[in-house]
Order: sequence, then C-alpha cells, then structure tokens
Amino acid sequence: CVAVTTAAAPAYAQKPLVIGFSQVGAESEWRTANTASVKDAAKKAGVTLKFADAQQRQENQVKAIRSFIAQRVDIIAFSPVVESGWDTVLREAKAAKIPVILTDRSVNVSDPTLFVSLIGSDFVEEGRKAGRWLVEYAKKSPAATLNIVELQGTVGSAPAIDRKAGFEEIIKGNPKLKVVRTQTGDFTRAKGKEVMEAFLKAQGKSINVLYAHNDDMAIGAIQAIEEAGLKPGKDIIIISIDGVKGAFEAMIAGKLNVTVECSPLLGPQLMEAAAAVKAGKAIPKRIVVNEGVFPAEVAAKEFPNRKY
Ligand code: GYE
Repeated sequence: CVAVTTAAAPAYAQKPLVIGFSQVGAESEWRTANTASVKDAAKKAGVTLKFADAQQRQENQVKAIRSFIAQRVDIIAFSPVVESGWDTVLREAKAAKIPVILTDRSVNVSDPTLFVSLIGSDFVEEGRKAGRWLVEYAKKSPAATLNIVELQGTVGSAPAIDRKAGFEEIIKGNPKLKVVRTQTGDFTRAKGKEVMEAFLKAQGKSINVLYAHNDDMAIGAIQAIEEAGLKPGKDIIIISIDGVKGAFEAMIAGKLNVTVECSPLLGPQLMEAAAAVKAGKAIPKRIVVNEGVFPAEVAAKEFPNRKY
C-alpha cells in the first residue's frame, strides 16, 4: 500500500518566487546591462519575473507597483527614477504585506521601514572619485584656471544629486577649478549632445573640462565637441561615470580621459536578497557594490575584461 504523507512539500515542488520589477527605462548602456543582469539572474534562480519598463516616468512606476500589489507578487523590486514622492505607494505595498527591495537608486521616505534593503552603488563616492581624478590632473596642468561644464543626470534622481555633491565636495576650495555651466542631460546620448552644443555656443573655446554624470552623455557630448571642430579628450578633458564598453572604446580612441566604475550587474544580488526575504531571513539595509576608476592609459588592457 502507498503511505499518505502530510510532510511539507519538498523544495522542488514549491511555487517559484514571483518578483515584480519596475525598471527606470532604457536610457543608457548602463541600464540595458542592468536589465539584462536582472532578467538573466531571475532565469538562473528559477524566479518568475514580472518586468515593467517605466520609460523614465515616475507615474509609470507607481502604476506598475500598484499592479504588482494587485497581482500579489512575493516581492516588489524597483529602481526609482527620482528620490521623492514614494510614501503613498510604498505604504500601500506595506499594507499588503509585500516586501520592497530597492535596486540601484534610493528613495527619500519618511518611514525607513517602507523598504527592506537598497542594493546599489555609492554615488557620492563616485562623484568624489571623479573629483579626485580632476584634482590630480589640475596639479599637472599649467593653466591658471580650469573651466568645467557639468552634464547632470535626471533631475531629482539619486545618482544626479549624489554625483554632483561628491564632485563638489572634492573640488571646492581648489582655486583652479571652476564649474561655469551645469545642466541636465537626462542620462541620454541625445540630450548630452544637445546640451553640450549649447555649452559650446555659450562658452566658446573657454571650456577646459567636461564632467558628465554618465558615459552616455559624455559620448553624446564628444560628438558635439567634434562637430565644433575641437578635440575631445585633448582640447576638452572628459570625465564620466559607469565604465560601459562605449566609454572604453572612447578612451582607446583618445576621446575620453577617465571613467569611474558603476556596476549595473545587480541581478544576482537581487535574487539572493529576495530569496532570503521570502525565507524570513534578515538582510542588510544597505548592500554596496565594489567599484574602481579606469583612466584612459589602462583602457586597452582592461577592455577584454569588461562584462558590460
Ligand atoms: O549611471 C546611468 C543610468 O542609476 C546608476 O542611471 C544608474 C544611472 C547610470 O541611466 O547611466
């Protein structure tokens, strides 16, 4: 006869973990790599991923989160396009007892229990690294002043706010370094090019340095600089952030001087954290990613090792 057992179902018979993930958009090479990392990691972990692209609009993210709540997913994960304005929808998730994990970007909320953890980079430190590279460059430059233009990321986003603050912290008090123009390029190539064209028009040949909050805007700006008859990487020194392949190609071509690494490969850590939360385990409130700085001199050697 066949024994009837009431023991708990074995692990392989358990329902797969369901994660609702609201992505910022597809604005940059970084973002494309980040999306691929999350999708790949979900597949490998046997997680059912409900993926929504917000096209860089907060209202779309709020809608996606509400739909994840209605579908009763196990975990909601999202990369918030901007920092503020999340209290209401996150309170709804909490009331529905669905844990929220933030990836990449942080939020500004009145109640810190509205999310379990933030997995992502230290953007202030990235801004500092960019600033430190420039301070070293300035020491060797014979120029009395270096006029800097800054291409900021998406207005109100954590990386734009923090990369600006970290950079300013390091360069302030250095009499040689002066930010003459700063404007958003929304983290895209097209906007980076457009805003750089406006900077060049307004400043003529007086721009010495471009600090771009991401590689894509720097790559767009490089086009604008070339079209203006100047040499990117020489007439204008260019510093950017992310470390995507396009940046390494630009460095190898001598058009970009340095990129500060920001890893988009957050998928595996997200899947691990989600499984732990589902199993009722405590996870750290902040999970930071380790990253480096790559000047143009090491670009050719490092290029084959780049995974995004
Ligand atoms: O640097 C930029 C992207 O949030 C860290 O978003 C991310 C930033 C990244 O569009 O390229």
